[in-house]
Amino acid sequence: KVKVIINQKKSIFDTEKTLLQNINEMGIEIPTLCHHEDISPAGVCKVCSVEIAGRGILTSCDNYPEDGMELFTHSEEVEKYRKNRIEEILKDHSNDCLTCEKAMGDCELQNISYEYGVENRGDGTREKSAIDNSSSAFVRDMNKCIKCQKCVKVCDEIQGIGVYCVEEDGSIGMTHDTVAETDCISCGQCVKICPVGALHEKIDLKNLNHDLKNPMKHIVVQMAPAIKNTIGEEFGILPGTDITKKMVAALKDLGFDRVFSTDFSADVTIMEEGTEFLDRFTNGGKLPMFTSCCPGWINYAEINHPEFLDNLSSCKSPQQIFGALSKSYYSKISGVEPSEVYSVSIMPCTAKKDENIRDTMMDHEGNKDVDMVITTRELAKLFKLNKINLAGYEKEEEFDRLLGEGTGAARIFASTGGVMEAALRTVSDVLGETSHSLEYKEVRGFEGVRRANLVLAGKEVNVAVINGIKNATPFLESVKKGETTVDFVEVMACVGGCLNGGGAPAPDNMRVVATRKIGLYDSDEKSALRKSHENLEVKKLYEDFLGKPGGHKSHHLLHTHYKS
Ligand code: HC1
Ligand code: SF4
Repeated sequence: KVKVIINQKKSIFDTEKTLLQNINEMGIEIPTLCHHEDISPAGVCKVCSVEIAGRGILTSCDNYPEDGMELFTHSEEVEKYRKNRIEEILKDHSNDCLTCEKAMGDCELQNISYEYGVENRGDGTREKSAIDNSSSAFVRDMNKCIKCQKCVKVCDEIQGIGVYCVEEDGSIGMTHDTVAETDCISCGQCVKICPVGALHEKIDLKNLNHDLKNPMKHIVVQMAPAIKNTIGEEFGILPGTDITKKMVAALKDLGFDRVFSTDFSADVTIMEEGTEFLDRFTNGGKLPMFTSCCPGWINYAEINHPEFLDNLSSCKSPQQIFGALSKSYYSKISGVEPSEVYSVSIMPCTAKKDENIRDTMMDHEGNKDVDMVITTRELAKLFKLNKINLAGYEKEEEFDRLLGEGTGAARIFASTGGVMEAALRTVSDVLGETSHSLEYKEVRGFEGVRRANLVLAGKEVNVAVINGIKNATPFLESVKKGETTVDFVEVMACVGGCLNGGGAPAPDNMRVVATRKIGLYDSDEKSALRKSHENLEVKKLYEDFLGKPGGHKSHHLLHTHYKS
């Protein structure tokens, strides 16, 4: 700790923390465009600079306090400097704010320019770069890039993929000419962290907004587990707050004909995946078995570890299972032809857009399981466009019946460790384990790799949970070398799981994700049913339509294969 004088007042600063961290902890806000607390500082936008007596203007994100330091966060000099920096950045930024997907308050550059009274000085002479549309999850428009390096750092430091790089002139490059040629897994972490519109998810919103007003269209929607505890943030509601019932009412207000839940199909996933695991485990099948619900992980495995593709569960993800059931089971009970059902999903994930267009994700007639995937952020935009403010929204409704019920086990899918815990709750019941509590806290937690050796009804089951795709390769290598013995593995590409998905409310960070997690597990605790096999609508699905888990019809509709 050192003594400093800040804005003419004495204070104590922590030398282990940057100036910016110390200043923020005092409740003083300093603008920044390139800083994010989960990645290393780049110090390139320089908007966070402060004035240090005797030393001049210095970036606060990558400098540390010293004893006796005297600093000013909002002196005339430093405010002038900041305004200049913003002007310089804006000069080099394309001018099409009116039609930018980050408009409507989501563009940090626009917000900061407004705050500092900077007018767009761009003269339109900036050389036009081609817009890269090659990814099925997001668009890369370098005309809007402000060279903040956040995408470079999140993809490299957090995800361990390394698609982007900083060129000699400070601009942002890539390992290949287009995103599609790189090893990108579509996780969307770079999209979520981009402060401007240079990276944005592929937007399907305009058509959906239009179609929702068309009474001739029959549109059903599924809402992923994470959405219910996170979307409120877009309207100033605290992270983790469960606003499921408001959401159902608001989606009906938007014009969706039926509002259903991905929690329902997550419970179906457990029936299918649990059965598959037990079959492999007891009949000498390929082990370890890996979960298959995270599309970022599936992309990663296909690109980097084809030798493990037979180890992946053949189960489609809950999103796709729901989609397939919306075109079969739902069609049957509603009388609406599969080709007439328009199936929309709301996901906290950009890789779900990519998963959805796989050619295995459709029936024999070519009806896609899911017709449109929108992210949490896109849905928030849709609400705002239609003047629905969830914060002041009073109405509450229940999900529509037969594909709307979800257990607590399904809800926790959204957190790393949740799929494993949900599976264990069901697998242990099937095996006849009676001594373990309902909760499997052994598999909760955000370490890179978490392992647990369980004894279920006298049988030893070794499980592992991989939190963040960066940890996958070292783990897989140790399995290959025989150094790790494990039966069942969950992998989540994003650290924290879907709660921290690339389509989640932004900006966020791991502190926010931890709060979301508390809300999520609270929702599980408050659920009337907490084991997937106890879901009454799921029981009915098997009785009336599918037959048994892992049966012929399930295999036809709900399972898939992977491409090496
Ligand atoms: Fe997820 Fe899943 S938990 S992958 O995070 O298995 O996206 O929420 O919908 O499909 O259920 C995401 C979340 C989501 C699927 C489920
Ligand atoms: Fe990297 Fe994920 Fe962005 Fe692809 S989507 S470039 S893997 S951060």
